[in-house]
Amino acid sequence: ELRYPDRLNCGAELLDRTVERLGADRRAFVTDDASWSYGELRDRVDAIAHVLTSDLGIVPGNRVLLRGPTTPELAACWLAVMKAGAVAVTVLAAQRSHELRTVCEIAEVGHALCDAATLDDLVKADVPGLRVTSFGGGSPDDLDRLTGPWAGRPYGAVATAADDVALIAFTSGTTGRPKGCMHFHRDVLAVADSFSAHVLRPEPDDLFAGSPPLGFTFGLGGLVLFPLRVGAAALLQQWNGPDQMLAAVQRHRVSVLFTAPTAYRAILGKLADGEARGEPWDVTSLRRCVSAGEHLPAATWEAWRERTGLRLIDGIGATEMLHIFISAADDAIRPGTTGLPVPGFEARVVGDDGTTPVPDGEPGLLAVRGPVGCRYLADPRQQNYVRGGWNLTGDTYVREAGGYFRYVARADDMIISAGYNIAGPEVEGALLRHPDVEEVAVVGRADEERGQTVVAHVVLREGVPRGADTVDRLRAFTKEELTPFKCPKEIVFADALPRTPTGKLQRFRLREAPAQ
Ligand code: 3SK
Repeated sequence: ELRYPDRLNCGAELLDRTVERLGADRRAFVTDDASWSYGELRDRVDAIAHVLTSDLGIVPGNRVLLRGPTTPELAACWLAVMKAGAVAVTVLAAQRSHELRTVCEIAEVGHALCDAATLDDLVKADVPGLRVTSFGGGSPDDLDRLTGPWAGRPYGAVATAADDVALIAFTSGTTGRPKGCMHFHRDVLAVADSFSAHVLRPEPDDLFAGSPPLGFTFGLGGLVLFPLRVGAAALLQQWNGPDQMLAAVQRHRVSVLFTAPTAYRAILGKLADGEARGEPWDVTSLRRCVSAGEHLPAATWEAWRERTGLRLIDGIGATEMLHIFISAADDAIRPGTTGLPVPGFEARVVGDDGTTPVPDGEPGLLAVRGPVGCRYLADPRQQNYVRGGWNLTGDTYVREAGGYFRYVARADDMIISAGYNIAGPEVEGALLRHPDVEEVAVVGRADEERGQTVVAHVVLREGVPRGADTVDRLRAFTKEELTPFKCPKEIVFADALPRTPTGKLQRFRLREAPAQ
């Protein structure tokens, strides 16, 4: 069990304690053209914290919106908000004005620290009473002007309680009004001391990198919490596709990579291209690769292993749970399963009532509990997510003998056709094994006779024609791979699949797409 003192400030723990333990000279953040040591980061964080407290009049508990692309300055603002005892309300740079206004209303945000590159939408949101301080807009920007007089003045972190709210992370899932998930100071450390400490096991010399932005808790953990907790470094930059990702890994010698299955597939494509051109990418610096955000098909795991020699660390996390709660590494990995409950967490599979456990081997709803959990801010949907102390994540899982958890589908993504339950991800996994398929999403379409039919939306690899021959080939392939009732009745070709700004598939948009 994780135990923390009653008074705990996660910003001070992550930064000041790490400097005390390992010194100020280690590198903390890296970009393409700069490197910040832990000492430089602490000085910047302290100056911003002074500004928050003394110039902006922010008091503990005030909510501060943080918005911008992934940069060391945004991470410094996040740490300063923590040290000042305020509450970070994190949003994605991709979120637009009406969403920002809703988030600010729900979280009663009074201040914003916003990168100049993403200021327009915030200004357009026209949030009543919001005071905006911009940074990153050339020198000196608003924040530079304010921090100037505070340079070199240490800031003593506010003595927050371990269960004071530290951050409110918003999720809209794949649709719906955003929900603010509140997490305490102790939660922030708990995810580093559970998943990262026990599964990832980073070293101080690691360099972390990844595509998820800091406004998504997957990215906050992988790029700030986990490296800082052990005195390691993170490459902080806006991610822009697999070529750029590979170039960054090669140039900076990234050792720990965080991204989603789609990106691993795209990287695999680029690795193959590089080899075919006789210019192979050098990814030998990688030692840990984490996949989360979506289900990882076994085919992607195998292909990554074959090409890089590395075993992908799959994990399931949720904004409600802050980070990953089921996963496995090294020899504990059982490909095709997500893994075991992360030490500190318990997991079980329950029936539709949300409480009665179902036997091993049978599908049901995933229920988890542990050092962190769901606390929606003023939202009645709380009672759907937490039942009897267990968090219902909305995923259908099977617990196998040996305690491994195998993903089936999002609970609302099960397709019921002629009385059969069909898990879209299983059909997707089969299609992904076909060399013509780049990406695929399988959904149910309403059908008078069968209730629903199985429809596969397929993004083909470059150069594969979209004709009837390809449809026949793919359908024949799925018939070889799957029980016939699971095979797609219809195959629709697409240029890309609809995704949320955090990269999650928006199946509801495909379900709503008219028949072709
Ligand atoms: O939402 C997710 O999928 C997720 C995955 C890993 C860590 C954190 C989150 C929110």
